[in-house]
Amino acid sequence: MNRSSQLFKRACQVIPGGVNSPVRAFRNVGGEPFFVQSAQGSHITDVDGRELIDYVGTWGPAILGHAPQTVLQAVHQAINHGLGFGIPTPAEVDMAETIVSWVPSVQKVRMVNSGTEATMSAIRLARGYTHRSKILKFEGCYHGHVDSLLVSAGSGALTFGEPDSAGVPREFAQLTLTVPYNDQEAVSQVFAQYGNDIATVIVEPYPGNAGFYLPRNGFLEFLRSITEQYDSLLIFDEVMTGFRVAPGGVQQIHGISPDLTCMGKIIGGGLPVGAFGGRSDIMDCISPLGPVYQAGTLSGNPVAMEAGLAQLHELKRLDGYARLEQLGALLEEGMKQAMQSSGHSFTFYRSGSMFGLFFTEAPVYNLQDALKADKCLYKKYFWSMLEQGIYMAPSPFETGFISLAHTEEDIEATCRAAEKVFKSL
Ligand code: HOZ
Repeated sequence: MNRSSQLFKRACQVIPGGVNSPVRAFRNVGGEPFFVQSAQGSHITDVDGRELIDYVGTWGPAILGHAPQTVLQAVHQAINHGLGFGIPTPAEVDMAETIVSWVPSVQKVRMVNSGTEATMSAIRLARGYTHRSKILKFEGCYHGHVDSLLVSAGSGALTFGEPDSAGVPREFAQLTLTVPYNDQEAVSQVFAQYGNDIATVIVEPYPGNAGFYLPRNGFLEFLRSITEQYDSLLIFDEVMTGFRVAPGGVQQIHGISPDLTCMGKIIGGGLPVGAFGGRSDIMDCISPLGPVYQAGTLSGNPVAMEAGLAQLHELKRLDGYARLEQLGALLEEGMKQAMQSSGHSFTFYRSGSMFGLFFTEAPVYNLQDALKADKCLYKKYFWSMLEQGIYMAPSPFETGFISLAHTEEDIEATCRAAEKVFKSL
């Protein structure tokens, strides 16, 4: 038995399912997870000494690659001053100013500790601001494990075929309306029926938790206009796409100003951080200025702030987004060529350094389309790629991430491996 298996056996005795987050259990590809010893740049090494080219990237945060010197140095420097104080520090102001200057619609921002906390707080704020109770979300969009958002959710919730988690009271779920992503007609109908009760529409502007796919032309713009028409708020959950597809996220690419934005992952530089921000008049409804309560002992933790700031500054210094686009285009081209030469034309989507591969030839516009992709083929693909030293997401319902530490050689090796795998399918 190798060390990963031994550890997993021990873990299963004392941790539910042996993991601290369900997707890590590899249930959707079968088999057992490997345990990581260390990670550097674009590679991770497992406890059995196997080195892999990594396209999970800590599920998004590792945009510079693993353990970048500049972030490690910032962390080392920060810890010399202490680990956290529960009282304001200068780094929080620097972080807030940085976010406000990068994300076009954000005028004020509050730091939290995870993406889940960000969406939970943004929903409460939207309800408090509008004095309405219903929210509208999209099937297959995942916004963390917030009660009211675990309805038709993606990611781990999809993997287990339990879109509605046990423990979420039906009464809560009834306040959450769901419609298919990219379906303007369905959104219009829901607004026609419930419009004056809808506090907010929350959306992953580029969904990344049922695989990765994109909005139809005009869909996000339509969400902006219908929410304005009904005085509902529009929340962009840019926990994955923020600071990733462009410095200012999807909203910058499309020139749309959501009322609130949820953020996380990259801004923590690898440490646990989330944030939500938006229009000042809405954000000022939060305690201590307003009646919407929100708090956190570790929020704005100085070590996490310095790690995140170092990562953001380095991205800017390196002109990271141009390079990520280059690498992304190389991967896309290589994967498409690999499909062609093996006689397949699976569906591949990409924006910058985020990508998704669906084992179907049909386009994917929503959850139902994504579910039509062949899960057995994904499973074979995952394990065959792993055998060749490439770590793709251990579920078809996740997104692939490229980092600045990936090299042309990494990408070429990946496409060569994919070609072999596609031929074997
Ligand atoms: N919810 C994350 C994927 N969309 C997975 C987080 C994790 O397992 O670390």
